[in-house]
Amino acid sequence: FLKGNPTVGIVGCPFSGGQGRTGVDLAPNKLIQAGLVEQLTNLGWEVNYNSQEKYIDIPYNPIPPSSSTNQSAKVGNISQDDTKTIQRLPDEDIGKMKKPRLVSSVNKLVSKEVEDIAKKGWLPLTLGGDHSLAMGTVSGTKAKYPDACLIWVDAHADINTPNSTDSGNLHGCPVSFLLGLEGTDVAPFNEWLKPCLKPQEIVYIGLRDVDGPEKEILKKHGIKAFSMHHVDKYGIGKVVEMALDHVNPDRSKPIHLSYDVDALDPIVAPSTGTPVRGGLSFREGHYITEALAETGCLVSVDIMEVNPSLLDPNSVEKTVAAGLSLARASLGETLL
Ligand code: 6HN
Ligand code: MN
Ligand code: MN
Ligand code: MN
Repeated sequence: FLKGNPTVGIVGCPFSGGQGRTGVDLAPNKLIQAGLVEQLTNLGWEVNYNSQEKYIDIPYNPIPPSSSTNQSAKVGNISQDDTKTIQRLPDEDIGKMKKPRLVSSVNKLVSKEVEDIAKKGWLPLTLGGDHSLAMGTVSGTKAKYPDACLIWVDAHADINTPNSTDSGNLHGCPVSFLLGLEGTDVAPFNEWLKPCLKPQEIVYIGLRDVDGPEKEILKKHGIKAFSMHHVDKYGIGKVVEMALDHVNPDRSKPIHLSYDVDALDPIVAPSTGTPVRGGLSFREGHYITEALAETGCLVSVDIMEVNPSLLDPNSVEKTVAAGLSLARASLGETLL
């Protein structure tokens, strides 16, 4: 599906507004500093990234209307005015949703960026930031590849609606918006985000902490999910095969991979905002990316929820290293 020399466009999204813990916004720079660009270049990819020029650095802290001068550091193609507009927005809860205007406006920019990169024939590699960013990444991928399927690797289903969410954190809700479930046709999201995904186009791997209402939603819409129970029962090889058989039976459709590092066991990726015991082993987690790379159908990849501010330096190093190796494996690093 990609055009020309294999080229990746790294979309760094230092964004934490979809949940309550700061620090997840530090991940893109941390991953870049840890050598992501060199590593992908060594795999034979041409890499465009957001150091100063090509990268979007998204503001994540709304500041009060009165103090809007000179506070917006911006990089890439979001203008100074855009960032100020975002930052000036008063961002009270809407219903249960926290920071809805910020999450919406940032995702609108991410969506456009991912769409532009995909339309060049490049592979967008989005570095979160929190998983609310998948509203932008998946809608951007879908704008270029309307028949793309979505493989969501996560401990969580992230399919709460604005009505069903308990926490109000929008990183628990992106899938419901992409599907256009009841309650998601709300401002400000409905000003730009149209339902772009069908229930049969998504499959989950790694689930083990799904809220009650989310289970109802999965059942109601017949959404395929492989939990850790299934990984134990069938083994990861069979699970990935069954997942692909469901969303991509002929291995002919483009694939968007949205990878939340909390799918990995906390022993492997401890520095993440919502860790859950009993996750994917290092190899299981990487097998998924290797198998997807092997299909030749991967067109867009998200690496989400690395939080370099949590726990001790050793935990951070492990988690960043896992993020890097997942990215490399997704982009075709071969073991032998
Ligand atoms: N993530 N289901 C919980 C909630 O707040 O809605 C947790 C969501 C976690 C989201 O890990 O991307
Ligand atoms: Mn997630
Ligand atoms: Mn998660
Ligand atoms: Mn939970």
